[in-house]
Amino acid sequence: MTEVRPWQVHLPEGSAFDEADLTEAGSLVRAWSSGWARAPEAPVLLDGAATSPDVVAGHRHRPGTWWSGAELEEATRRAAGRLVGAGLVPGDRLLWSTGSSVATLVAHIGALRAGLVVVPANTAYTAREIAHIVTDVRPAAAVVDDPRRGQWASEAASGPFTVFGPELDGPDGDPGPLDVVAPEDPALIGFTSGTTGVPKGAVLSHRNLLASVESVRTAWRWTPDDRLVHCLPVFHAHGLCVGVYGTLLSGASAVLLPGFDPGTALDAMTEPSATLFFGVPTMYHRLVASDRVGALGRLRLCVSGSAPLAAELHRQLSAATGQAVLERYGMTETLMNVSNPYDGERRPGTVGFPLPGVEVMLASDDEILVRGPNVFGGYWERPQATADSFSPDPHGGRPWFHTGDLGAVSDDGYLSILGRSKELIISGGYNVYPAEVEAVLLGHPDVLDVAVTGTQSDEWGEVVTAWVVTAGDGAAPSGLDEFTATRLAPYKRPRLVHVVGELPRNALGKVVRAELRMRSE
Ligand code: MLC
Ligand code: AMP
Repeated sequence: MTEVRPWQVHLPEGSAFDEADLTEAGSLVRAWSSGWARAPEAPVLLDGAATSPDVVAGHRHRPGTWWSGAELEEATRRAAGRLVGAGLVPGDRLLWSTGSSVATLVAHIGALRAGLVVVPANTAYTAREIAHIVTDVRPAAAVVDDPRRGQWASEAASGPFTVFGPELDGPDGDPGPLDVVAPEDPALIGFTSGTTGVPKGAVLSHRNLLASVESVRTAWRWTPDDRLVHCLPVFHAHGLCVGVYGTLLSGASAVLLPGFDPGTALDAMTEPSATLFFGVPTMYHRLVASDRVGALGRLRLCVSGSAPLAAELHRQLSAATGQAVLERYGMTETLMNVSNPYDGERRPGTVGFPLPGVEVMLASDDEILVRGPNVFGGYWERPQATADSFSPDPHGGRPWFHTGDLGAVSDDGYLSILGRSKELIISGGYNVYPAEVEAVLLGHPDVLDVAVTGTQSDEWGEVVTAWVVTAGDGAAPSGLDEFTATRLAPYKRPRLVHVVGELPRNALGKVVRAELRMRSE
């Protein structure tokens, strides 16, 4: 076992660090509301959408202008009142599935302030994928920006269920005491498949969220002077827990763009006040192709994560912009674990050093194990899956979480992600689990057998590839695209389909995916 634990590299010169410092504020919601009270006039969020509502949770706001700390305090308080007024009580789950907007973040923050547990869901999910989440966590209500998603959630719900739009139209209610959550209370349930099996909910506590966000705030020197160009979806850890939560904890500001378009993102980066950009490698791949990519060079910090950033792309970006992109490594269950240093070499092809508070160990098979105050306590109502993903510490310390990623450490301590022991495809920063896609494809009448792998792609990292054995003369399954369209989010649908006579299997009957992957090269 190799332990990797050099936090010092992330700390500003001369500063000391104690793990307890990370969670001193108790919870993010408490830290945010005291920050808004200290700087009520400070601009915090700007809706970059072409149209934005002028009333959010009953709070009137002029579209196209910045939301201040005082306004966010007022609007999130009213949002909490509307949710509580609709009968939701602390601990109730709230399904939250919307595009990026200030309105939806007001609803989200209001829910956290009231002690509700937010369950983010990708807006690309089909009825089947939404139903799985609803059946699993039994939310009491949903916030959605598409009535169809609300309908799917209602249909899957077993009891009374309220559907809200992001503006939380409806009567005001008494929110009761706000920001009184305990650090160990659940705050967020992020759906992911872990190292095996069906999508399950990783339950993150308020303490987990605070510890991780405080750690990156320190390591990346995030200050109130920073302004983030935010183009990531808000329903995953990167855009939500790093982008939004980090902005709020730092007393900084963010321009929320409703999606990623290189031209619009570069326009926003050209604004003199912009200092930060966070993206997935696919976004950097598209940015470097623009003749305006130089705009990245004037930012204080550009961060890449969620998927491997090719060393070659890192070098192209440096050459074109003078900006050494900072690559970091995280996951839903742990939030941020490892990061290249703010001061010092940001080495292409590596993810750097464990973040403050995080301990990293390489197991004998090179699997990356992590532990720290950022690491979740377990999967929602799945004690076996939880037990399987942790190893006890022989010395009685915190258990180690198995990431399913494989790593190596250089002599001077930089961690590289070498691959994955878990079956996972990452396409454009979104995770795709072969087992889920295979189960759907097997439901097609022409498909007798199937295996799903990832094929390398410069733009997407990997693209989803299906190897199918079909009935009869080996013709491609008919209407496969229409079949998957109603069952899988677009990013999970196979882009490449190969018809094969049979699948390569080992002596135990398991498909040898490595052989299929080699055939795609
Ligand atoms: C969109 N499509 C994708 C896709 N995103 N297909 C495969 N993989 C993806 N990631 C589909 C679209 O639905 C469309 O399908 C077609 O591809 C072309 O769409 P596009 O317009 O080119 O895509 P775009 O909308 O620009 O989206 C690309 C993207 C987006 C890179 C901006 O995928 C994105 O925002 N990715 C970020 C994901 C993320 O936040 N991950 C963090 C997870 S948290 P059709 O059928 O209509 O043609 C995590 C922890 C950590 O991992 O460490 O951060
Ligand atoms: P998710 O389950 O969506 O949170 O995805 C987490 C997974 O994304 C990790 O287990 C890694 O496999 C992958 N990942 C995140 N950041 C990086 C990175 N910088 N390099 C390589 N893989 C990464």
